Amino acid sequence: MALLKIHHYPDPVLKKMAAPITDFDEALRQLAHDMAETMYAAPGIGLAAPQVGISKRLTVIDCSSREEEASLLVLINPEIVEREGESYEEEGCLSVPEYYAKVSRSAVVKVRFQGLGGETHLIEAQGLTAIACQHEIDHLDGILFVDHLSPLKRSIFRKKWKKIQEHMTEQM
Ligand code: K1U
Ligand code: ZN
Repeated sequence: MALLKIHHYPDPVLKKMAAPITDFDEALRQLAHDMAETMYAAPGIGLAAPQVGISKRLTVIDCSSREEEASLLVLINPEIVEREGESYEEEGCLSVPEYYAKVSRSAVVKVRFQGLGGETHLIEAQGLTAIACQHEIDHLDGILFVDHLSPLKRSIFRKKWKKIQEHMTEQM
């Protein structure tokens, strides 16, 4: 089992626009597999390649509950092609541990993406899956959920983040 290191804010890899994937090869399948294992171990409901230090347009998502069967989505070069409605729900981020905030998103999104064989898919996502798709595609564009906060909430976040980091270093 290969668990990957999750990079934390303010690592510059999290601010970069990730590059499209062109090679649908064994290395890509291995990376998707390792990212899924890292996401399940964290635990999280999503993980984007930049969070593991790889600036490529790949993300894994699984919003199934413990009682349900796992339902892993591997999204390569994903794009939101349609949006509908509004949602305002609390989010977390494995790259910003211990901090949570409500973010405005679309309630329903249609996402076009490629699979591991390079084939094109189109899905309609709603609820938590729609929020996770938007959060993860933001990661591919170098955007973190805290970038959606108002200037006041962001300055509160920066102060809280200093304390969270101090707390994390004390624990190490
Ligand atoms: O991309 C990430 O940082 C992962 C992030 C995804 C996400 C969470 C909430 C709303 C939108 C996107 C996480 O998975 S944070 C951890 C989390 O939400 C969770 C962990 C265990 C069980 C259930 C949820
Ligand atoms: Zn995140």
